[in-house]
Amino acid sequence: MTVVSELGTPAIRCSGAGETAVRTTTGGGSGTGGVVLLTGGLGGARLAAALARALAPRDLTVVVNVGDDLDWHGLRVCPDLDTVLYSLADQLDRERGWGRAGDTFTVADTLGTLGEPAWFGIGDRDLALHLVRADRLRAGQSLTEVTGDLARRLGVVRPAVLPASDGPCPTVVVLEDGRAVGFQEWYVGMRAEPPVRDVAFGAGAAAPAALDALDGAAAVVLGPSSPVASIGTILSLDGMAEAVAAVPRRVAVSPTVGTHEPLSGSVAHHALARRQLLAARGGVDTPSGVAAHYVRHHPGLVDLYLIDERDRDQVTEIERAGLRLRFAPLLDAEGLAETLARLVG
Ligand code: FO1
Repeated sequence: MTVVSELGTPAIRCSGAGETAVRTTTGGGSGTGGVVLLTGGLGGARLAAALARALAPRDLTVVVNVGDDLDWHGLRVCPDLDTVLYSLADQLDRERGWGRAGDTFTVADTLGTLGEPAWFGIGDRDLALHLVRADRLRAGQSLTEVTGDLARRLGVVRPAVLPASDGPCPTVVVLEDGRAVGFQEWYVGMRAEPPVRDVAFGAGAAAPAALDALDGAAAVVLGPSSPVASIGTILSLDGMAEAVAAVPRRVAVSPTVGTHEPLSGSVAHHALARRQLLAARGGVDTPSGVAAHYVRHHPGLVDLYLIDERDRDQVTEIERAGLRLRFAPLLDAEGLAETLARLVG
């Protein structure tokens, strides 16, 4: 199995700060007629840019998982939000799949020499964004407002990028040996290798702006992200599943394609984590396994499921699970976005 690659082409950008780029207001159902993409970092970043282009001039709002967030030396790190923002700004390190292109790690290395834990490292250029975020949060802005501000500073005009929650809602991973560890400690510190007994989503309220985007939206897309760690975390937020269920068209994209090619790098790491977390919920990491996961854990939520042409052999199983399906070129972000735009049109 191979994960749908997140790496890709830039979004629509502006030349500098100050342009109105991201809706951060709440109330009034401003999502009317638009499309909302729910995503983690890796699976949805490339799709976000392509979908914004395919849907234009209609609105796309990208609602991003924040269950992976952690506090690091007093800074709020939002890996999925930043992967989406850097990707849209064409500044993502495409090799690593996270952080800023061309970054160095002098501060992280120096922290190591001072005896600080070295399992997690923020790049020097990436650190600048974290200092701005920390400063703005300390000044009392919500994560939604800060994200809009950062998007403008990075020159991202479309799509709108919103955190799924304004509050911390950290995902906790319970290992087979009973230890409960933070998501990043398991994912980065342990390379997602220890088997998982359970996943506990951090309870919290959905961000008002995210709910506002869903209110009156024409369609919602559950992106090709981890069904547990990304989509499951977003849907667990207070008010989120109900808001998604009220959207007339609800399309889920399989996060895996059965190419049977060997995986490497960040894609392999991400696929391992996805497999471990699905297993903890009694599921398997195949297109039909993910379909069954959605039906079992979010009954009635998905009304259309997209898989790749290569996975024709899974059609019967997916239909037996109770999902209607369509084919889409899942490894081609532009082709996938065009198919989605037709389906939600
Ligand atoms: N992933 C790693 O494998 N090692 C790291 O040290 C690391 C640091 C890091 C810093 C900022 C950031 O935005 C992402 C970072 N990531 C790192 C990636 C991150 O852990 C994952 O991509 C996501 O949490 C998985 O969705």
